[in-house]
Amino acid sequence: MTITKRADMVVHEQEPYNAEPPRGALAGEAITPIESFYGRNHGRMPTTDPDTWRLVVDGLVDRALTLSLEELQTRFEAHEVVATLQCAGNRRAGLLAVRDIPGQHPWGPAATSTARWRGARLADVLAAAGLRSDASEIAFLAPDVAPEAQPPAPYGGSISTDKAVSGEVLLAWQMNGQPLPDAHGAPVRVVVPGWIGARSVKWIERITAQDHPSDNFFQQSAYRLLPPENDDPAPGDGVALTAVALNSEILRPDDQAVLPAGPVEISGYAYAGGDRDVVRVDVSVDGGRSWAQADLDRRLGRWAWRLWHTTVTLPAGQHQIVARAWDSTAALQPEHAASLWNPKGYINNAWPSITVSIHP
Ligand code: MTE
Ligand code: MO
Repeated sequence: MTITKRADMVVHEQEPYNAEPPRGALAGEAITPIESFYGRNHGRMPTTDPDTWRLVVDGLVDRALTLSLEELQTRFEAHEVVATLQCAGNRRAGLLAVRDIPGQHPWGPAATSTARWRGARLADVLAAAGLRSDASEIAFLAPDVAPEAQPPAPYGGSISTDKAVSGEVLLAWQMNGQPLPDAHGAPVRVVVPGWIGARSVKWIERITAQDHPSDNFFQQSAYRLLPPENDDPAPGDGVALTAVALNSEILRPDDQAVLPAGPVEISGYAYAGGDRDVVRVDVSVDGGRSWAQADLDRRLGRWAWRLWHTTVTLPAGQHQIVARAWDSTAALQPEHAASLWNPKGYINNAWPSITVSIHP
């Protein structure tokens, strides 16, 4: 398996490969180059042969399908969606600073990236199979085996039928105009725009319509929000994560940067999943005492993050820069990570903060 990433990736684990780019690498680019796109893997990446690959669609459908890559690409119209993927563990480092979370990667600000995906609509494939009205969940299954599932089991998960037939969910074979790279799920992956990255199952082999959520470890045990006091969760405890919470990060300058006097450009991303949009980002250069609004870039469609930037002039000395985003439901990010701590360390969407020093 070849993984073509920039040399300065922050690698949390080599095998299975788990890595994010340095925060500055995401700045200013609405579409993340593949070499900078984060990688999140629960097991050894499988090698799949596009010629022998088959996709099975079964369960609560009138006619089960078995599709080759060529059939998927020729029987169904191709669509493009620009979508941000965000791991539920993005920014976990901020939760680890509150209290330890054993056995989970200390993701920083960059376990999120945006690509232009091209593929068939899951809705069209389900329609061709004759999706039955008693199917409330669509389950996905991949061949990669995750040792953390006990006993070790293939990766999977499910999404609601409502989301599955919404039109934006793709069975993607292209990423940024290139054939989907092996490391991102070749030959075909699911892309579930607006939902946590975990549901965008790579190397997809089987799609099952059913009347209950997937019983896969990554649906029933991982990727669930647990109350802080639950330190010995049973399968099904807590809430399965779906849409991405409102979140933001500062991408430039880097944390702990030492900068010359003069104008400083501050930039970052903000993202709200589901049907929401980011409508405002405030930036403070005095640790949150006073705020000014940043400029928001146009977003590349309703499933993409919003990049933002502002320019400030700072006096010599140390400064704490803080950001906070608001969404179209008038929700604001929570201020402190302490109130967000949870046993698996998901969804840290507290106000991001960095410290910079300006030369005299
Ligand atoms: N699909 C499979 N088959 N195996 C995995 O380990 N990881 C999931 C999801 N799909 C995973 C998977 C998680 S947790 C995330 S955040 C995204 O893929 C990451 O996608 P990427 O590696 O393309 O960035
Ligand atoms: Mo993830």
